[in-house]
Amino acid sequence: MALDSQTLGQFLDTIERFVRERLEPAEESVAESDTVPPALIDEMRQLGLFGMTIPEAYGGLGLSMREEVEVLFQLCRTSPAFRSVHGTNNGIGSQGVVLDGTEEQKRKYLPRLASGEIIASFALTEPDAGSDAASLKTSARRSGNGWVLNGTKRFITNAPEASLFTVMARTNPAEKGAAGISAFLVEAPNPGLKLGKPDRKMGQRGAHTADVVFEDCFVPADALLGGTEGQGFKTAMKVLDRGRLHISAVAVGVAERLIRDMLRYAKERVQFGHPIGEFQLVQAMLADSRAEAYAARAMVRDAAARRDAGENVSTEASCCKYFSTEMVGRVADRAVQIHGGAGYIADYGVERFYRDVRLFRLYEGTSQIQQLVIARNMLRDAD
Ligand code: COS
Repeated sequence: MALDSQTLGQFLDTIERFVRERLEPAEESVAESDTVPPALIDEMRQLGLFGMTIPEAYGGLGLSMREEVEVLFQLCRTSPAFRSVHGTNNGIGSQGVVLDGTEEQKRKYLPRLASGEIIASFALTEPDAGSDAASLKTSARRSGNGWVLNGTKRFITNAPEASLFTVMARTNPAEKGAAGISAFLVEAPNPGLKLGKPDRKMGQRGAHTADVVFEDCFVPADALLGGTEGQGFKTAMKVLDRGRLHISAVAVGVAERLIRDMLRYAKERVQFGHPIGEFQLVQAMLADSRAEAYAARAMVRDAAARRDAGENVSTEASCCKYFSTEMVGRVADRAVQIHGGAGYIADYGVERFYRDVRLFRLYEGTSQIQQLVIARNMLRDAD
């Protein structure tokens, strides 16, 4: 759906208030406790945040990509851990079903994902298959009226909370590459599905990742996503094309928050008898941050509009992910620098963002994978 501009404007105002009044004051305690309070999660449900990208026919808001990125610019002016609570339901956890699920699978799962009743995770990465996703070893073999999965998935976002996993597994052991991979919708709990201990991460406390281990994990025949074998890798790539745009918008939102904070500090902090914002070397850092965040915002809007218009935006999504996530890394570094010694001290919160944003350059494809995708597509498309 495309919201009319008034409705979208009202929604954005509501999000702005929610971030300012509810999320920002909770940032420090969430980082300390490694938990997003259930009351805030309930408010996210009431705002419809779990179902932003899920079609209205299945209970979601059915935002277009262009609308989704506008919401994310606003919603992510705070700790990224908050986005993670509903991020997989809107992104990699649900989009396999939205894009390639059967009608029955959509009806079964999407309304519960949209309402936030259940959380979904995306299980592609393995101990030996990160950037080289097509080399994954988790197997699924036919057994009776279903499939049996074996293998280990690693760094799976929201695994400790999830009741539904989109799991990429090899159904054809003779085919070592992408063509041997299928996707399955695996419900938890399941006696054959075990979770590792939550990972101890550099940042983004409040967002959780863990290993997911399948040991003779039986799933019924209708757990095969789309009912088709051999399509799992392509589904994963399509989900990631969309996910990469989503993460790009998240990076823009966080960068704009950091720019607000560094600007505030530059105006308040007095040295040599003047606010440090009057010094040109500090101004250079402010200006570089503003220019780069603006460029990223414009790129993300353009790629989102192209996707809505039906274009294949694989290249553009990788361009956005590459530029925006590297950009927010530079902005966070400058935010620490402008804060000086205070930037290194936890009480000011800037060092927390510095650690939080480091993940953006890694997950949903490292910067190097984005470069590889961009260049490969360029070479393929050249005459
Ligand atoms: N959309 C649809 N199909 C796609 C696609 C896309 N964006 N990208 C690739 N495919 C298809 C290809 O067309 C190919 O199908 P055919 O053999 O029928 O032509 C198949 O998928 C295999 O593609 P390819 O040969 O390009 O696969 P590679 O093994 O070379 O891997 C990369 C490609 C490196 C791009 C991929 O493995 C990747 O994105 N790795 C990073 C994984 C990642 O982001 N992990 C993050 C964790 S998940 S949060």
